[in-house]
Amino acid sequence: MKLNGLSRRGFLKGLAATGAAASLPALFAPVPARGAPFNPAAYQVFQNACPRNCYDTCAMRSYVQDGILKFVEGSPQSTFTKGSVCVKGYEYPRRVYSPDRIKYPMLQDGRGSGNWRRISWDEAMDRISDKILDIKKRDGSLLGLGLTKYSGNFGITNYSVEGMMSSLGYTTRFVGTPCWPAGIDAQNYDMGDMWCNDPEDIVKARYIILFGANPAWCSMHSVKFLYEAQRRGARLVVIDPLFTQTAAKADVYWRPKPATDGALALGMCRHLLDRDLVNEDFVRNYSHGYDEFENYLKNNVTVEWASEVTGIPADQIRQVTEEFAASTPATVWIGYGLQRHTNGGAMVRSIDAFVAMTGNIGLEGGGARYGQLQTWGFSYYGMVQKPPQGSVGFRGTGGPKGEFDFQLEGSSEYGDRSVNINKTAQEILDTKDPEIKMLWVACKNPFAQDFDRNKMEKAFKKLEMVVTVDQFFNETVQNSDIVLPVTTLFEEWTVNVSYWHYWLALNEQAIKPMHEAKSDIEIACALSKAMNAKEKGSCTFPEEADVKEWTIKEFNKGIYDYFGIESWEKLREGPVKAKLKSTAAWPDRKFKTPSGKYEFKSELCEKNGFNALPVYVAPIEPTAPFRLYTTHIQFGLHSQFVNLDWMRPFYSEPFVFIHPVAAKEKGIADGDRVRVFNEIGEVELKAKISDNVARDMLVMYEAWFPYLKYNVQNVVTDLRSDMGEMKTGAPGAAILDQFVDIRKVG
Ligand SMILES: Nc1nc2c(c(=O)[nH]1)N[C@H]1C(S)=C(S)[C@@H](COP(=O)(O)OP(=O)(O)OC[C@H]3O[C@@H](n4cnc5c(=O)[nH]c(N)nc54)[C@H](O)[C@@H]3O)O[C@H]1N2
Ligand SMILES: Nc1nc2c(c(=O)[nH]1)N[C@H]1C(S)=C(S)[C@@H](COP(=O)(O)OP(=O)(O)OC[C@H]3O[C@@H](n4cnc5c(=O)[nH]c(N)nc54)[C@H](O)[C@@H]3O)O[C@H]1N2
Ligand SMILES: [Mo]
Repeated sequence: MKLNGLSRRGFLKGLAATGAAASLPALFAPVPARGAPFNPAAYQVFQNACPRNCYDTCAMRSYVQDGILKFVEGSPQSTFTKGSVCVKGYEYPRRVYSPDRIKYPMLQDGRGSGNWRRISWDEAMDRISDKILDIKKRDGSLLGLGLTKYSGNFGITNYSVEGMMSSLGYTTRFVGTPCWPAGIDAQNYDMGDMWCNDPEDIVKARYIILFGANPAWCSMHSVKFLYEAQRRGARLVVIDPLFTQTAAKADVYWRPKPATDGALALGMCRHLLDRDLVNEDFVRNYSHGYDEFENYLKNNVTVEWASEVTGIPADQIRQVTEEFAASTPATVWIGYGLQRHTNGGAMVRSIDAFVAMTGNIGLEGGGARYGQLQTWGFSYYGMVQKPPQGSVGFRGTGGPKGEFDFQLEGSSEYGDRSVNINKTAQEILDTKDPEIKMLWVACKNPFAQDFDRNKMEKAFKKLEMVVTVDQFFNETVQNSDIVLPVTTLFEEWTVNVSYWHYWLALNEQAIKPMHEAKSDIEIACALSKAMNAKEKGSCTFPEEADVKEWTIKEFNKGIYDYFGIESWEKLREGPVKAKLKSTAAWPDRKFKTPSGKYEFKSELCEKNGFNALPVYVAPIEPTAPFRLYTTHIQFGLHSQFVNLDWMRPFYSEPFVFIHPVAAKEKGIADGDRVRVFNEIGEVELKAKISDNVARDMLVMYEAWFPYLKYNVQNVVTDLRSDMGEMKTGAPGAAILDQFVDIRKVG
């Protein structure tokens, strides 16, 4: 077992031999009170991967002694993770052994009553299968059974939850994603796919602009590459309405008015034209519709106009544009935060256009970086299940565009019914023929992460049965009838990749499942057994599964070739990186668009109801005095982590951040209790005064505190963003186009 290339024991022993041990710095001294120095040989070491929905998807190693998980570390083999995990990651052992974990199946007598009682797995499955069969009998189909699942655990084997649903028949699926769909469609219109450079190659960039991304909190392992680029002389520009920790590290920080980045990027494009800085080779040889875009810029855009719209001084826009154009390679990182607006997709297209005009697409160290799914070519073994014979489906399509990942062959005429995940509450309320009667929730926390909490409560009241599979008693669980305890990542096998970097990591089972927890696959097996005992052939899911075997089945030739390994067993030594011919996306500049070129003008985009050109689309008008951001926090990941006692020292209570001038106008002092409210609800919490936020904005970070009544979704509506439907089945959510007022309490 090596640490930094040298075994720790060998290192200490070596020092002792030279007599240096007597003067060992405190750092290396054996921990006195606890006895023996750290001895890696005393542990079993397992390969793991953090399965949270995070850019970094850290390859980890876990240290186990006597069957107990003692601690984790970032994998040193991955040059991305590079030996460290984040604060949340280091806290994992506490998550596993938290006294707050759901330990066994439980039934709530009266939803929301808090009257929970322990039941056996058999009883849980008995009740659930009874209900499913009851729905089938009443409706003649299973469309009344809905699945909502998103990103609580992105382990590949967890797609078996979708498989479990298919194995029962045609059901109702909440499709789409609240996260990044507008940007995905935008990049698809421009380039025919979403594909980003290897994030590690950003060290080669000579100029870097971050549009609405906060890696210091949301992708901390990327930051070292930004620093290295800066050390090599690159300039870092951060554009964000919030002065974030990332912005604090920038050479240039711009605070545009929210959702006006489209104007900014177009103003920059116009300045390229004015100064003759357009990369003629790229626009002439590799693009489609450039002349029309140039005409649009000439007739509609000026740098002064961009300055007026965004609030960024014109001379600064000119300077950054000229510096970017003079530095090759230069790159832009488009964050997911930026596109959670009604004009999000349009903004991403304008930023792409700026990168394209400078010829930086296809260059190592260049590119318009957003995300990638190149590394996700698994078999999805557990997901692909055939519905039972004679299943009755939804007539028409398998989804708005009939192109969901889990749509089965032959189901084009009859299939699953799809509803919009970003309007979960509304869909439950509105869907008819048949109504959604039962909901299965896995890897998802709708009460914390979906929109309009009050409406969610109303919608859940309509449901006859809610089953939630989770680890902690969150608000969704509180609004369920049955909760099933699920394993943590250390208790089960799977395999993980990232939507950002190019590493592949195996997740080995390191410890036995805690309490009565089962993995999502084993739960599906148990359900299948119960269903078939009652009605033979009513569920096609295997009644037993060896999750390790299922994990191995996720590998295929494509994955092996892409990562340059011959067997999954290689991953037992540590994670591996894709064998990339180039670290650039689109290295040959052959795009997957209809024209095969970069499309400044996208007829497909126009066909789908938007502008063919990446023109300016204005943000929506405010409906209340303050714009509210509910962005992501450093010490939590959505509704995960902040609930754990070990995280309390870092973030023990929520605040709403308000600018000093606004606070004064509202008569609010630092630490005052305030009410943040709008037409759909309110949140009460403490105010913190900070000029990191603009004068007309408020910020409260999303997080779940089990001991507090705090939920940002009380004041976040289910307003849609522009794009996203083409690739993900539903438009995105304009999570950051929310308006509120604030008042001191008492
Ligand atoms: N207001 C506001 N809302 C937002 C956002 C925002 O910025 N502001 N961000 C949006 C974004 S970007 C995203 S990605 C979504 C995230 O939305 P979700 O994917 O719902 O978020 P999480 O809280 O990460 O995970 C959901 C649940 O999965 C559970 N879980 C963990 N592991 C497992 C497992 O192995 N099996 C099962 N069955 N469950 C498991 C967790 O305990 C947690 O309760 O939220 C969106 N909502
Ligand atoms: N610690 C931690 N890490 C995470 C997560 C987490 O919750 N916590 N979540 C994970 C997930 S699911 C995701 S999607 C990613 C999100 O990663 P990011 O996209 O980096 O994070 P966000 O906080 O959603 O938004 C980033 C920034 O966009 C800015 N922004 C919003 N609107 C605009 C705009 O109109 N213009 C500009 N220029 N900027 C704007 C916000 O102010 C915010 O600072 O992070 C992942 N990593
Ligand atoms: Mo996300």
